[in-house]
Amino acid sequence: MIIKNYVVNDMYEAMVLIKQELGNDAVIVSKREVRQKGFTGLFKRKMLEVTAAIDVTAKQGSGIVKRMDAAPYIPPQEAVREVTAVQQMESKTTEDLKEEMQQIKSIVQRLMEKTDATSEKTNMDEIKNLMIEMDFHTVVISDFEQYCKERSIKSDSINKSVLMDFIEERFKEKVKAMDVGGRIKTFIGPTGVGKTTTIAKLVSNEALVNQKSIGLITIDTYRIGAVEQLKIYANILGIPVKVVFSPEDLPEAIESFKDKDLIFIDSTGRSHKNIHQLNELKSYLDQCEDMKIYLVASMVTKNIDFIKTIENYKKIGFDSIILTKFDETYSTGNILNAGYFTDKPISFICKGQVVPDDIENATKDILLKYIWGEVK
Ligand SMILES: Nc1nc2c(ncn2[C@@H]2O[C@H](COP(=O)(O)OP(=O)(O)OP(=O)(O)O)[C@@H](O)[C@H]2O)c(=O)[nH]1
Ligand SMILES: [Mg+2]
Repeated sequence: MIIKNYVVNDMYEAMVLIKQELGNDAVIVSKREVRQKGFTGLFKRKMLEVTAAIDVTAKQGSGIVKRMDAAPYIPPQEAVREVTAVQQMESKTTEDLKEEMQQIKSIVQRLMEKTDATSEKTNMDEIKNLMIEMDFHTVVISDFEQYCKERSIKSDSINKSVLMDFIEERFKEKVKAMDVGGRIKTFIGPTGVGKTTTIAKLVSNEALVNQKSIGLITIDTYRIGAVEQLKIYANILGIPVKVVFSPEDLPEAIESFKDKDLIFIDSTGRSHKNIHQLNELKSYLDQCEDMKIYLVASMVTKNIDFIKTIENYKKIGFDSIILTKFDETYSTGNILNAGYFTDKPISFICKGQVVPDDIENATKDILLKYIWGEVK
């Protein structure tokens, strides 16, 4: 009997190695996730440790022994003695061999159980890793630990359903979803998150479906091509566009659209890290008291930057959030992250580049479905 351990990336890799080294008759005795050894292993992803066994006695002369000679066997230390004893048994019947196989299985099983019991891995760790994968902010993860503590849920009984209860409870408390309306709507946010595209989607729906008269203003004279980008959409829809070069000129442009049902204002993308640029943007926003300000943020942004964006844009003020690029991510933690860091509602969800289709009104039901991954 030969037992061999393989530390591999996945089951497929294990199967290839086992077949190559032990042959087709090898059986997989156990598998478990392990971290690579050493300090740096903590920062690497988990590997799979697969233990396979083959009954050599039964296969002597079949070529498998030869292969084993080429790849010497190094069994788990504690198993060696017992395995060797089994190997030394003479004249075995098929029944004997089956029994041996059972013995070996239980030896390896015991070894595995022992290792698992002494390892630091707990269910809480696994669930926290899942939360990290979902891109929850550390504040949300700490809150989950506190939530479990308050309910005296032991670490080893924490599972996905505890996490789902927690998410649902906090989601209901913290996340709001509704449009904030307003006749004058300004769209602000970091570069490239989809401000202009979102305006095009909303304007198309308002003009074509709701038959509203609309005026467009852009204060984005910073980026080459930005004005043309907005004008392309405006021309298709037959909507007038005004370009504003300084904050003082904004009231006049708004006034010129006094006969319009709705006014949409596009702005230059600004990094949350650049306070000077944010203040410059604020000087435009200060020109009009009754505008609704939509912060556009991408779901693809990692949680730390997403929250910093909310925090820094709070300084210049906004009324609502539009989340874009749902189609580009599987990590939906930012929905709940937003609820922890602002009491402003989420108004729209954007899920693609297509104007006007890839946008929908945010509702709590839809947002929760996105968190559970039910919305594709
Ligand atoms: N996949 C995907 N792409 C999007 C979405 N919204 C916008 N985009 C794309 O993102 C890119 C940037 O979009 P813009 O609308 O120009 O972004 P912006 O925020 O106006 O950019 P700046 O004005 O440069 O700050 C374009 O290629 C859009 O088609 C979305 O929901 N999903
Ligand atoms: Mg733009």
